Amino acid sequence: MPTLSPSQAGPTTLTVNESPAANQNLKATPLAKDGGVLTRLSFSVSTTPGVTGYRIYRKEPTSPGFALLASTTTSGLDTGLAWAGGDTPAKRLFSVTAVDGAGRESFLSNVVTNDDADGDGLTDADEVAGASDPALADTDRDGLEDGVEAANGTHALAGDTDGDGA
Ligand SMILES: [Ca+2]
Ligand SMILES: [Ca+2]
Ligand SMILES: [Ca+2]
Repeated sequence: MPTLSPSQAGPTTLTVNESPAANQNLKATPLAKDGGVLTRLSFSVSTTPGVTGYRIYRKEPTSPGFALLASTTTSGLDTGLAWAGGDTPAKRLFSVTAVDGAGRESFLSNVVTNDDADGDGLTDADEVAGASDPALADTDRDGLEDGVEAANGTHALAGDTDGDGA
C-alpha cells in the first residue's frame, strides 16, 4: 500500500511513496515431473523501480482466502503442487505480488487456476469434452479465445464464427 511521509523540518512537503504496480500476466502451466504433473507459475518481472522480489499466494478449495505460498526473486516458481485433473486433485487459485526494498507490496496480480493450461477461461477437462485445444487459447485462430467463444455461444473450432471477416 502507498505510505505518506510528512517532512520533519524545513518547508512543508508531503511525499507519497507508491507501492509497486501489480503484475498482470501471471500464467499457470502443467509441468511433468517425477512421474506426476505439477503446477508451474510464470510472470514477467515488474517494471517498477526498486522491486526486489515477489510473493506467491495460493487459495485452497477449503480455504476462505489466499495464503502465502512462497517468496521468489525470479519470474517463476515450481509450486510442487499438483496440476488438477478433473476434480481431483482439487482446483487451486494462485496470484502474485511485487515487493520493493522498503517492504511495500503491490496489489494481487490476475488470478490463475491449476486447471486451465492455456489461460483461456475453459478448464482442460471442459476443452477435452468440447474438442477445443487445452494447450491453445484460440483453437481456430479467429482472434476470439476459446473461453470467450464458449461464453458467446460461438464455435471454438470453426473460424470467423463472429462474422467479422477475420
Ligand atoms: Ca483452457
Ligand atoms: Ca483452449
Ligand atoms: Ca477462436
